[in-house]
Amino acid sequence: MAIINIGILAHVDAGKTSLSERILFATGVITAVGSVDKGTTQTDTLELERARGITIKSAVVSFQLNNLKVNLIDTPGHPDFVAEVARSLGVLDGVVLVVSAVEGVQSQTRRLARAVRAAELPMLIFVNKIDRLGARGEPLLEDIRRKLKLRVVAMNTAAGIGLRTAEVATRDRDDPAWRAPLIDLLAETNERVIEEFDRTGGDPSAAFLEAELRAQIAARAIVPVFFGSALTGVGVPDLLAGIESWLPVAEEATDAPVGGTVFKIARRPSGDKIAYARLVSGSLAVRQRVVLRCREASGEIALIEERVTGIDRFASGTTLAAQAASAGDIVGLHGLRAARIGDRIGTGEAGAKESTQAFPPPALESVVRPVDLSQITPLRAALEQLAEQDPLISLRQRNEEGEISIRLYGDVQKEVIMETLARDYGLGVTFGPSQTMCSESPLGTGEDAECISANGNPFYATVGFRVEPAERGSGIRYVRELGSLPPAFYRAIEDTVHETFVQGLSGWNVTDCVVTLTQAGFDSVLSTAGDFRKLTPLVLMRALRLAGTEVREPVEELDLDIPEDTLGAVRGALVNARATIRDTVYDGSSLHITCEIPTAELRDIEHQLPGLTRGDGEWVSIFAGYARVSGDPPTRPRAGPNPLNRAHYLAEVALS
Ligand SMILES: Nc1nc2c(ncn2[C@@H]2O[C@H](COP(=O)(O)OP(=O)(O)OP(=O)(O)O)[C@@H](O)[C@H]2O)c(=O)[nH]1
Ligand SMILES: [Mg+2]
Repeated sequence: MAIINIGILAHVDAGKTSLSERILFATGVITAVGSVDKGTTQTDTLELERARGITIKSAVVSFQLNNLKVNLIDTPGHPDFVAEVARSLGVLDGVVLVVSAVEGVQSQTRRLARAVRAAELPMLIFVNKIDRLGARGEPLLEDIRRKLKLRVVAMNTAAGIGLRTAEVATRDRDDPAWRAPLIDLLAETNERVIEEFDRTGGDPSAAFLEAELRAQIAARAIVPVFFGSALTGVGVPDLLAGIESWLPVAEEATDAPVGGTVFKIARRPSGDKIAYARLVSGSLAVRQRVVLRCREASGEIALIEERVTGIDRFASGTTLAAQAASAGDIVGLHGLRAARIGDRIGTGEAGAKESTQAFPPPALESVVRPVDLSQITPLRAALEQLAEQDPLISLRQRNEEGEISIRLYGDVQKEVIMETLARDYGLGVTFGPSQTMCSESPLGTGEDAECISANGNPFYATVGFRVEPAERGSGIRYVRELGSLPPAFYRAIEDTVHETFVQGLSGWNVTDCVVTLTQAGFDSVLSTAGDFRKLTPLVLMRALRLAGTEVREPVEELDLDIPEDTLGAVRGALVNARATIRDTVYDGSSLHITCEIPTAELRDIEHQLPGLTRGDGEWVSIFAGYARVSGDPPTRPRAGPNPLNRAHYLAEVALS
């Protein structure tokens, strides 16, 4: 049977979970529609999701449309949980983007539309909540075109919009009022449509138009739009028919070697670990041994072989234990103890696109402390399990007292982690204030070296490094100039370069630089990889100190549309928030401002804007990388011995 994997994406509260629930009802998977407000839906199953009425983790459910099996991933809309969306994007065949007919295109809607485009996925739009007061129809289509820069076709029309009794009517595909604009739209991107139009005397067949529309949807040139309501169920049959007729199904290559990607890790209360994966090629059976390919921090690929002890397939709203699964499907795999999110399974085609940097990493860091200080070890173990399910929280031990810091997107995520630790692990914790995660990059070039048995070098190793600035967003590029060390020593040096640059001169992650290994030597009798591991931080950090660094903070590009007479107030607030205004344009109805603003200031400004613009302002922000912090650079407490204090470092490290 053909399979398609789709994700439901939207701004928080647009109705993704309600729509998923309604779809399960409409396809006969459930006999009663659960409600988000009562905490009875199929996809918000975590206690915390039910208590808060928001989705926190993505969840897979499956249903059937005639001969098509659909795996549907309901994702969270809150920006604090955007990592869940990012991980899902890599395993999807298509996306349903939900836009609330009342709230319209919102900030997260724009970010998600961009991410879907970057992931090169075809998309359908469901305009939800047409039953609610304030819902808009046609004008919203224009907003979607303009704000999301999409070419859209409405597949149905809504009547009685804004009323509980709102209805939809499927567009008649023979109606000239539907055909004519569609032909124009299709012709914009394909000459063939004009040729066919001329050839048929202006009357191309319905079959031709449908084939062309399908091709352009698959090629992401056109997005079909469906109006409806998850609450009353109208429009949902149109959407389902749309999923079936317009989205391309997963390519099946079942006779190839197995290949797949892990996108989610979960643990049963029993501790049993489940790795959720999309199979892209081949097939997999219980008791089969598979190779896991994990990417280490240094970029190296580690291979681990493990045995699959169980396979869960999604079917009709639940999971069923299966003996085997094949390409195209999403499955839960048991027995893969080493599996991590992002790992590739098997030797076959990996399929998932390299994670597109569609969303920035978490911008905040905060220290977690157990209320009962003797609980530091269980807390670390619990956080390690949480990090397995969400690697971006990046645990970090800050000092010898074992204080742990984690990275976060925001306060809601902080509260959710706190509640999870209390509920699932019985651990009371407090969080320190959140600090914005900066990065550090070299300002100039610095070079240093230390030779074997010279100047009090206590290690049997020679290394020299040059550290130079590189272009923004380029990360750390490591270059080997010369030498003939055994490969294990080269690997030790390279790994240690990455480990050392987790903290620069001010304690931040060092990035956007080229590190060149300029010298390397060893003693064939005495040298060990450990000598290289211990010497590298000393030399590398001295080279970095000679280069000097600048501290950069995450920034967003903020675009605002505001009433003309509010410019003074808005500009004042932006300047106070350390924004750099790039452009101000008046288009006859509103003022358009483009500026760059530190991520740390964004939430505060977003709170002020409605007041400053009498509720008439609209804005959207997109992560724009890192920019130099003006004034005194913030510092971050170092973890572990500091290589810049030679005596202290040697005392801590040399003899260990
Ligand atoms: N009137 C009306 N209300 C709706 C509709 N769809 C959802 N809602 C309500 O909108 C609120 C949010 O719905 P959810 O389904 O939780 O939204 P979501 O997009 O899953 O939210 P997150 O997962 O937290 O991002 C709930 O109170 C729903 O009852 C609709 O079609 N009409
Ligand atoms: Mg939800």
